[in-house]
Amino acid sequence: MAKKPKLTHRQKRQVAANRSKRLKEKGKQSEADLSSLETGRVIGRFGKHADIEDTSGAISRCHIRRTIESVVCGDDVLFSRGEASDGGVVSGVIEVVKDRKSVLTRPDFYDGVKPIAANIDQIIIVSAVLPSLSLNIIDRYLVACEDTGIQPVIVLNKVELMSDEERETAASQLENYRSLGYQVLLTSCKTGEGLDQLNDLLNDRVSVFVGQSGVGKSSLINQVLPDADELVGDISDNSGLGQHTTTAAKLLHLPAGGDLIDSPGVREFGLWHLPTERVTWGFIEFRDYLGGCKFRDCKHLNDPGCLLRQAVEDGEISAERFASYHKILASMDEQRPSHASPP
Ligand SMILES: Nc1nc2c(ncn2[C@@H]2O[C@H](COP(=O)(O)OP(=O)(O)OP(=O)(O)O)[C@@H](O)[C@H]2O)c(=O)[nH]1
Ligand SMILES: [Mg+2]
Ligand SMILES: [Zn+2]
Repeated sequence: MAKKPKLTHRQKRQVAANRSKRLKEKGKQSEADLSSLETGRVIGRFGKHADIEDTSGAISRCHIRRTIESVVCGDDVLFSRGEASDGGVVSGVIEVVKDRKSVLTRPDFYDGVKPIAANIDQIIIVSAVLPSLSLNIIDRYLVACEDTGIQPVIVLNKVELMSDEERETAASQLENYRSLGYQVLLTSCKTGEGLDQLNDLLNDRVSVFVGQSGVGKSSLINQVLPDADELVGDISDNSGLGQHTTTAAKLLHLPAGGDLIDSPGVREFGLWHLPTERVTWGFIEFRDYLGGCKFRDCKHLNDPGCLLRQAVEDGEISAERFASYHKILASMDEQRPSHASPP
């Protein structure tokens, strides 16, 4: 191979000066580009577009620059206004998504990890007695809340449908969550039960409503914000299952301060993108015992000397939560697509 010719000191200085001049100009240019952009917040997200609210409250539908990885409701962005396109509907381009303070994500079979909402303070985990009360789904969302540090609120909706006996059972199941320190509310959009308390919790915060389709997320939002006019599903057959009425996330403002994000219902909230240890950590009552099992690689099943199992037997940890934990772990391996390697 030919030997590289040696540069003289003068030549080296010249190259360095040229490079620094070029970078400075590039920097100036990108600063100038950024300063011509406007600040906004994503309040709606569908397909290739997002609705951006600017600082004056006006809304523009924008394209998303292809280099941007993801844009979700609650994102703070920089955008440029442009010529209206797509039949006059789209009038800008999102150029930059600012760093997120918090983000709720879920794994997607095809797309890897997908964000659901950004810059949120609170996750309202809605379940209902109809279709059916699933404590496992609540536990899944609680793991996500513990993992992201976002405050959860557990809401059981449609409580007016329960008999006294059913109500007692549900109340005792939920009491365990209260004793762990979680906020729990029983609500009904039909009788108004619990709605004042819900209102109080939503004040001045950014909250995202999550849960299965048909549990009443949009109905609750319409109750606390009558102007919202969110589309509400019809449960026409006897299955009680939702029809996936809300198809895109939307951010709405509370008149007294605070925002609500309505999100489409999901059937199963997957956690297979998380390593097992993070799921274990997400069960807050397990934390006191972690590291204390006889074997370092204890699976907390039938392993001898398992402190967690002992705590369940001693009544320190609820048997339901322990079973729910193992159900989540088992489903993580089943649901993870073969093209995604375990984290
Ligand atoms: N009985 C009763 N029905 C309710 C209550 N809240 C909501 N519903 C009904 O439940 C059905 C589904 O409500 P939605 O608000 O569309 O549910 P959602 O969670 O937004 O569903 P998706 O948008 O599909 O995720 C509708 O028929 C509502 O009228 C309630 O407190 N009691
Ligand atoms: Mg809805
Ligand atoms: Zn163990």
